[in-house]
Amino acid sequence: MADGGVKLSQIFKAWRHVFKLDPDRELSDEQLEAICLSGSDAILVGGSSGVTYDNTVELMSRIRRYELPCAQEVSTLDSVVPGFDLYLIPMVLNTHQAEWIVGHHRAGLESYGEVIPWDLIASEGYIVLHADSTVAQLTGADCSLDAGEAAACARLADKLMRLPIVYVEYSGTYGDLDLVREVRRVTDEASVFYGGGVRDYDTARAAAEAADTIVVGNIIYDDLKAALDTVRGVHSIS
Ligand code: 1GP
Repeated sequence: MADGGVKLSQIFKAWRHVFKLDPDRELSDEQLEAICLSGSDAILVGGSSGVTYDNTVELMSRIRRYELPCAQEVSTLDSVVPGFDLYLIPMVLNTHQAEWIVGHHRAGLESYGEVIPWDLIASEGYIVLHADSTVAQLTGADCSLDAGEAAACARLADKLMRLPIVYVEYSGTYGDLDLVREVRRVTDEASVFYGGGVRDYDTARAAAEAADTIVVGNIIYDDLKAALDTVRGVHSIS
């Protein structure tokens, strides 16, 4: 889907709402159909724990019955599955642990550098801001950043590294939308993704006013109807 000279950042700018599905969690066929026909712009497949090749293949093949784009957010090398439209590679910008910025990435390139479909690959500059989240604890992220420090991370991603996505990640809690607005203000080329605690029409609408793209995860598994309302919340301002 990245053919025809379309820049990846343009593809992501067109995504206003994304559902993130966790291969380690259960969804019935009816639930998956409701998600895929909801009007959301894309499905992201990934999670911070329990993601395997087998559970990723299984979920991808079920999503493939539907037309919307489907990307894998790669968290471990051994769970990378061929057949996704795109592959998103997180790089955590607010950690001192280099393995989460470039280390695992370099190891992957040592093994698979010759066979990677580069036109399907996009890196995400993650700013991880919820200290109790699995991703923050796994990556040793410094979640105490203020808006100015987060903006510096965004410029690092957008200007210095020229990444197509800046991802403000509050996974599990609703974040500081003033900080998100500041990140977006200083970001020109990259698309600003916001994820964390979007759980209904109103939280989706407010987050979508602050970011280019909102990512909705946990509520899918807690209250599917509320999750579907988040699509309407985003569309109400599109
Ligand atoms: C998680 O940003 C996503 O990576 C979405 O967060 O699960 O809190 O919706 P929630």
